[in-house]
Amino acid sequence: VEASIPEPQREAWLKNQASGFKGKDQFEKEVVRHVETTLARSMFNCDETAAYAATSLAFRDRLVIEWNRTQQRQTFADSKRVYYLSLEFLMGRALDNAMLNIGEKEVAKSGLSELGFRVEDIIQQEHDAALGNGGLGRLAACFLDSLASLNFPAWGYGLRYRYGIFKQEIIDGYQVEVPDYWLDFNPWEFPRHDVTVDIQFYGNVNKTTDDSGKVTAHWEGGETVRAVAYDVPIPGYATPSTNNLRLWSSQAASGEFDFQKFNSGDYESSVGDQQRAETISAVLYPNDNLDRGKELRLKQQYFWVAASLYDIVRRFKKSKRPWREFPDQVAIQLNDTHPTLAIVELQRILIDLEGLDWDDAWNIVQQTFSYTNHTVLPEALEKWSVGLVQHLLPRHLQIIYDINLFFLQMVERNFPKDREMLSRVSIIEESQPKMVRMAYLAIVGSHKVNGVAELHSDLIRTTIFKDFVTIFGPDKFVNVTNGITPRRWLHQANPGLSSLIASKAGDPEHYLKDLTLLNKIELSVNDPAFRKAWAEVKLANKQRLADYIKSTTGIVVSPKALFDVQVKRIHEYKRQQMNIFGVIFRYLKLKSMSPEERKKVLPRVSIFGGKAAPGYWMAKQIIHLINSVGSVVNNDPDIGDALKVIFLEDYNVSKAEIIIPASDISEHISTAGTEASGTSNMKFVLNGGLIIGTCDGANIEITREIGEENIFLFGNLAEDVDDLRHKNTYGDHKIDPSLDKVFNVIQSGTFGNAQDFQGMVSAVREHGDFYLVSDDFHSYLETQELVDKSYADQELWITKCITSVARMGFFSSDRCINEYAEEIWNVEPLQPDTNNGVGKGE
Ligand code: 9GP
Repeated sequence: VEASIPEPQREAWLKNQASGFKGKDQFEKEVVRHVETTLARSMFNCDETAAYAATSLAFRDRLVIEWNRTQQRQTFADSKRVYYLSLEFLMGRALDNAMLNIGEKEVAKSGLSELGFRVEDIIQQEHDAALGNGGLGRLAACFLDSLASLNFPAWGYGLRYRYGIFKQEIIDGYQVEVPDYWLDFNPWEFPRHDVTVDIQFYGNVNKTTDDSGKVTAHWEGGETVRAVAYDVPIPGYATPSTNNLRLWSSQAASGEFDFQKFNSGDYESSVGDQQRAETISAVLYPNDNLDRGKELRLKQQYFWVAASLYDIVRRFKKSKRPWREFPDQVAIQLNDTHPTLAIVELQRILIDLEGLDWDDAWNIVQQTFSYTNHTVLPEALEKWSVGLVQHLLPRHLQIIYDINLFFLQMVERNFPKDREMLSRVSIIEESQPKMVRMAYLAIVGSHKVNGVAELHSDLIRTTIFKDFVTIFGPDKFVNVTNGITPRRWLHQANPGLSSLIASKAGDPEHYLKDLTLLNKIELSVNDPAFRKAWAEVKLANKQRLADYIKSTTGIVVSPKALFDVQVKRIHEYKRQQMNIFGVIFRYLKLKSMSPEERKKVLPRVSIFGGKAAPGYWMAKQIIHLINSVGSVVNNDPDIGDALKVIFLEDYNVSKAEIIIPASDISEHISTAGTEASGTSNMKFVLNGGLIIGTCDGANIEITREIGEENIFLFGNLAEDVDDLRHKNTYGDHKIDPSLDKVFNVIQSGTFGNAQDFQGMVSAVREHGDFYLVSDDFHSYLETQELVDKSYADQELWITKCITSVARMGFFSSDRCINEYAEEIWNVEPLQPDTNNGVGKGE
């Protein structure tokens, strides 16, 4: 491309190429320019919102220049790219991250200060990009940061929801959902009105046969919706590499609205098509770990997958390589089963549109895709009714049937004695109605399947996917333990700790890119000055959270108290109910003490946060109980500072950045075997907090890394869960006496109408206690007592914290991405060079 541009023109381009600001003076100039021209304002009406907008635009200019160069470099290098397909990217705020990753936060700080603003206030103006529910979406965001920071040629593909996860308000103790319209002003995206794909739905399939007898399927009719690309630059840390996140937005394929209808006076329905089309990318489904099987969700999935594949295939075809080289150029990672239709879509493109033989096409498909499983919970495993797939995607259903047929024939050949295996592993479940099992389709169409922590990967190999291990062999199933980006979750969220660590581990640019260097701080564990500074950082972070609690709830908490935090989606398996039952038990104990005894108690602040899916009745009841307990305890004059119960409204990424660094102990207390990994557990420990948890998910590997003496583990093991459940349902189910006491108090009306909490109580007492709250309660209380005792010895506590942080290097998402790259994708990083070409990049 470059060679085809005549020399004089090239010179003119290069002479005038954009560079973005360099240094404080140019930064200020750019901010003022954006205020005065882009925003059409002046120094007299530049409020914080305008200053945020102008600052973001100045940084965006910097990003987009590097984005162009990176894309151009990747195109020239023509090496293999990774495509990460995820329905969720929980990005949070972009400005602070861009400042830190580019390495210009200090410049922005002093520049903004000269213009009359505080950088912290400006950062606060940004609306979170909340295009995700919880861990799965945040993992995707951490992976994008690592992919760019490690210079991998990689793109994310997702949906540009007009409404992200709802905003949560707590009114009279109940969750109320409010729409999150986040796109009012979003400087971080580039609409690409020239990059569109028309996506087909419904219709029917006709087959034709040519002279040689070859049959070709034609998918015809139905309706078409247009996908428009919006690009979001993803800056790497301390590297110019800037990757792309492409989000698709839906619009009517036939233009704005139907002029014929409009002209004939049918004004209202003239915009109908447009509105129907826009519905596809309108809202993120707010369920975490739950599959609801709604038609619009399937439409979202196909819309996004088809647009992304069209884009990927178009890019590949430009290289003029033969099809068999597709997997040498393209690795596609399926984040959960949500993008599984991509497998079917690529097979369709190859056989129906490109004319490849089935087997050649299928080989390419299998080598291209890999699938990450994030849960073993049956209610979260996706299934779609055959009827719905047939109606929406008639050609895809035929292909799914063929994939299944050839797969089952292979199974039958290899396991002729096990007839039942066929129905067990069939992609089509022979139920009423028949269902397509998406996880099975994802396994059959991928070359690797991974779980997200060791226990979880073992569980999928031995339970839900056992037969597939027998069929494909063990090598297809691997583990990649999750990780988090230390850039956001240490450097950005906890600047105090980050610079204290840097004083021992060396330059952040080094240790944040090789997190194992954290181990250097262990040498200073006994250094009094370091320990003192450590305690001061924690106290300052707790003060910051205490201020936030005061400003949002009006409740005053002491930063000297032990901060006990559980923030995550509200779910029975995560057992916030067990936590609040424990809090009630603590309250009863405090009430039974004399005032003198109470004064000696170590004060504790129990902090909760998290959203319940709008249709999840039990989760909403849990939120209500937490708030009701809070209003009793926090207003009980007997209790004072000894116990406070706080529910923080609308937990999201930017709030996590304030909450996590302030924690002393955080709770990761899922029923063993239910939490695939968890990632906030890693964030809390990395920020110098300890954890109380079950032997579940990544807690197990955290324990292995930091040492048993630095974590508070309790409860039954995953291997015993089935037996306990059986006993609870069919045997003698005795409720733990302390829990029984708690239930009696709830039922006496101490926390408001007992009826409101009856579901939570009877789930344990009468309905088999599926999540083993009673079975684990005793051990939980005992371990909480141990936490109190340990915290009382501050010297030992600080030693535990420093040692733990020092040993957390393993949990960087960089380690994780390198494992994916080596074991699953077979891709190499592309080091940035000094290529200063100008180009649009693609
Ligand atoms: O529940 C898991 C969580 O444990 C894990 O950390 C996260 C990222 O791997 O994925 C969650 N799973 C889902 O959200 C749905 O499968």
